Amino acid sequence: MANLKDKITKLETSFFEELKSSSTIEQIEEVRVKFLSRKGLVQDIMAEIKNFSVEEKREWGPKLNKFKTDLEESFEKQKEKIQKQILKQEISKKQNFDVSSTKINVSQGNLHVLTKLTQQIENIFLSMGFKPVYGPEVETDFYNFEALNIAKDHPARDMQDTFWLNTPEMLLRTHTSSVQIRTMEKSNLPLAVVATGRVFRNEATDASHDYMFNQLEGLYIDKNVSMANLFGTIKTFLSALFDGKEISIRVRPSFFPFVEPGAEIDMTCPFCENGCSVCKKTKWIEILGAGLVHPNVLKSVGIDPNKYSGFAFGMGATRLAMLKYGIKDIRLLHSGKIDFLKQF
Ligand code: FA5
Repeated sequence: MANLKDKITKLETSFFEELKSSSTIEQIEEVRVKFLSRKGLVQDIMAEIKNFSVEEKREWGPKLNKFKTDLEESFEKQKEKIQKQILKQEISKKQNFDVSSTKINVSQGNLHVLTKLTQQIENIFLSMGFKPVYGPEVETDFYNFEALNIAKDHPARDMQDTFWLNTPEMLLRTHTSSVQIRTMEKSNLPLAVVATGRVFRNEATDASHDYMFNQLEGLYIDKNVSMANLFGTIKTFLSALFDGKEISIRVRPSFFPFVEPGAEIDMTCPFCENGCSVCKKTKWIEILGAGLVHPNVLKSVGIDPNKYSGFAFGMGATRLAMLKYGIKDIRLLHSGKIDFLKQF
């Protein structure tokens, strides 16, 4: 009997240890199966009673029954406790759930249309042997005007209304031609470069004019450079920019102090054969200013104009973007309007 008492005590101890450490329905169910099921440890002890004498059965029968009932009651109490705890957690989860909150839409950004176009322009010129170069947006009078054959009293200064800074001789560059001078100063010859970037003009804005826009400048200096080299370069570039379309150009004499001769170049409209709204039914689109680098400009950077010649051209990269993507108002480009910008 002492043996049976021991067994009961050990069983009771391990039952309560395992019951108390159960905190989920799954864990407490394992306890039930191990101790209280038909093939459980409690039932094993109960089964021993059949070997007892009648007297022993009379004494131990009720004791074992009570033992079993006590364990079952303790089990039910613990199960109820766990269920209440789970319910409490569920309720608290629902209380913290805000039915009125909205999902934040994470939208993906993209490069600005002008950045994309600039990359495309640079890649086309790279494929033609031109190296991309850059210059500062805050410039000196020397690089923006003087070295480009535009003296202080030259009326051509009025062609580009300038944002002058409070510091004497300093300005926001009005064109990327300033990069021509900076590049020639420090490069070996021959050279072929393309400069892209923002320029600034102190003028009123409308759908096609802005106070800040992007330009691109090409410069090629070598021996015996001619206008024919210029025309070939421009045609090849424009055709590549407009997806391989055959482009013709038309040349009109023009004046820029830093080139001689100077020219305005028009291109055939890449969008029509017989005139459309883009070319205003003329079949031609004004696209750039160009010419052979003026001997005075070459001299200003120490290049001998009797040995070397070169061509330069400049065009509005912003206008190219408007043309290529059908943008009707130049001011949209730095409006920061997401709906507009995400189209490209
Ligand atoms: C020049 O800026 C010369 N530096 C170009 C050049 C370079 C000529 C090398 C010869 C040799 P112009 O002022 O025309 O030129 O400007 C060039 C282009 O910039 C224009 O064709 C136009 O596309 C663009 N542009 C000029 N003003 C504005 C403006 N306010 N808004 C947007 N684009 C403009």
